[in-house]
Amino acid sequence: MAFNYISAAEAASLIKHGYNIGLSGFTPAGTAKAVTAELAKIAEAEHAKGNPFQVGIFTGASTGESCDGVLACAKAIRYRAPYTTNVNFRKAVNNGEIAYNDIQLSQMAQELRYGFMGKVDIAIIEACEVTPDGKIYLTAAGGIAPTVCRMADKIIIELNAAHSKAAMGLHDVYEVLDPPYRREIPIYKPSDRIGTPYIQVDPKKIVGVVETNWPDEARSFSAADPLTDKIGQNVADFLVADMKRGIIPSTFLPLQSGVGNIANAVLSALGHDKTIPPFEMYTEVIQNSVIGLIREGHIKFGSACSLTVTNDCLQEIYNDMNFFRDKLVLRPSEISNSPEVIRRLGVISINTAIEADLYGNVNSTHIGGTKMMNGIGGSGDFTRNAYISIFTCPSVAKEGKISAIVPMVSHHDHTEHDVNIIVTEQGVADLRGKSPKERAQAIIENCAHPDYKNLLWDYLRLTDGKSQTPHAIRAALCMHAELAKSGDMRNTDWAQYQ
Ligand code: 0RQ
Repeated sequence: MAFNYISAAEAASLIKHGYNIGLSGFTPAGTAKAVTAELAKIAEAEHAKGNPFQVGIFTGASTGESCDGVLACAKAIRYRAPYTTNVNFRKAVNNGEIAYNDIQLSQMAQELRYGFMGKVDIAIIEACEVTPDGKIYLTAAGGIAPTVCRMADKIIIELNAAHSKAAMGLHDVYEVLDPPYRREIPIYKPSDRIGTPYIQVDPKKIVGVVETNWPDEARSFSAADPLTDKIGQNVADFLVADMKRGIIPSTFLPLQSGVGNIANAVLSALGHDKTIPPFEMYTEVIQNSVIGLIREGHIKFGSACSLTVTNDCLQEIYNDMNFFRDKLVLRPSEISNSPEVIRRLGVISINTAIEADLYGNVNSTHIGGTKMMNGIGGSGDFTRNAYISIFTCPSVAKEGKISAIVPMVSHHDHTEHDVNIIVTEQGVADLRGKSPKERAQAIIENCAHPDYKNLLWDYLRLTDGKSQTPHAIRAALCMHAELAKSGDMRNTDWAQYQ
């Protein structure tokens, strides 16, 4: 079938007020860019005429500036799910302008299929190739593309020359059936391929192909610093010790690690530890550090949902596909983050907390209990099902005015039942096999910043000290209240609760 080659503006004009649009991509990798940028212009023009114009967005994870960023600024988003990192989107969400549904990334595709979020009117899919018989070859991410392609009435392809056709073959596209017909996902090791390298659609659904040359808009992270290096080293030392005492097999286990500087520092410390054998990743996001470690032979294989790497690094991968082809696979988020597969493979998960409480509950999403930061992302998918679940964070934020260790978390993402290990630059709290009261001791002793240790011990003295999970309920959020009042948790005074 001959496709209709159209401009990004023509493609955007097919999207009407009230539509739900389904996007390819996961992080800024592989997401739509040209059509969404034009859509923002349409929304602005309609708003200037006094007309309503807003859409719902379904995607794999965060997107880039030319999607979430411009659409949030144009007030063009009514609803969005799931995770995002965009600053303007965050402002709009916390200003009450967008209905944001922050769900676990593994569940996004199935909740769409189950009909929880309504219809997918149109899908915008970035591809490096599309064939006349309807084979779509994705670029740097899997996301929810297979599901939105199947569910959408119409598909627009952004055929992006910034992604080499060498990306063909990187993907393993597989969609599960829904209950009661679902079977096991037959992945038994990170490198198993179970699907096809393309998404097959009815070519008649492809209403337009937009040719672009628009690089991914991956965020850059600041260079490693002594604090993130220390956290990374603490994680590596902990894992080595667990391997030496036989808790982790000597062949090691697949790793998942989140996005950002701490994740890079952890991987660098692990990759360069002489006692850890070359290992595999079963993760959602591959960052530059993983690519470097694959080249050096420290990482044997990377299974992920996206290549969230700098553009230089992405080109290097495309230019050297003979080397990378049997060392990388990209999967839909439903598979990369599948609880079933994560538990079967025994993945060790490493994610970042905003704050953790004395009993091991973790907040990854909200500042001060009310304001959205980014979202839960895949951290819940991995933590709940990991062989060992690890959370890392600096012990303090904002020049020490905020303690990351608090009596009670102000928002709850990961429960004490799922969190095994907390690591700060101060040390490692191993919560496995411990009762809540034992966990509180381990967390204060090993993870709290010295400026906050006495404050936290004093909090425990306010409790009855005997209950299963001792709390002084009226005082439990007082460090947060003090922060809101004076701007510094260190000013917390327990006297009024004694
Ligand atoms: O503020 O931006 O003003 O400097 O929060 O914190 O330390 O720079 O760390 O960028 O890694 O983000 C948990 C948000 C950490 C992220 C979170 C302030 C701090 C700083 C950012 P500034 P850092 P990071 C993989 C898995 C959930 C999803 C997930 C995240 C800013 O890692 O979104 O894990 N995780 N996904 O100063 C007030 C506190 C604070 C605080 C930090 N207690 N109170 N502010 N900050 N702690 C990704 C995917 O799923 C795709």
